[in-house]
Amino acid sequence: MIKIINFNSFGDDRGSLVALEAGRNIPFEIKRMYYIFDTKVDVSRGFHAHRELKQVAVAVKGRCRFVLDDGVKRESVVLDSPLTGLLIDSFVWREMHDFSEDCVLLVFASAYYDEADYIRNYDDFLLEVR
Ligand code: T46
Repeated sequence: MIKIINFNSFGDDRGSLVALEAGRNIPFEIKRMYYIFDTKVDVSRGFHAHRELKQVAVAVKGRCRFVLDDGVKRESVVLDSPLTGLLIDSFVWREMHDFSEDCVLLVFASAYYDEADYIRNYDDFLLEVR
């Protein structure tokens, strides 16, 4: 369930550069990007699934921990590198925990924001995913 995408870094003596391209190292057409930052200490986020949306999340700075749950098993992964993307498929419950103070979590999404695509209740998620 944890699907990691490793990005190439174009590094030279000036520093590093990562290029993300829809349909190439991001496996869908990108309709939206957003970023989460300034997350307060001990705050967790997420606690929902999406019916259609696919996303790739990258901790471009700092770290946070994702818990993914497909209704059968739960897995946890720490994102702490701008070279690592986490592919989050549809019908996967996600939680984000343990944000570092400096964490900037950049997310690429396959669709525009649509609250109707969210399943925000875990019992409803289990009913729909099974
Ligand atoms: C996800 C995880 C990884 C918008 O108006 N437009 C947007 O594009 C987004 C993402 C959010 N919002 C509004 C909806 C809420 O009023 O921003 C507020 C916070 O959103 P939410 O509570 O859903 O944030 P998270 O951090 O729990 O979840 C977000 C994404 O919503 C979600 O799709 O997979 O990050």
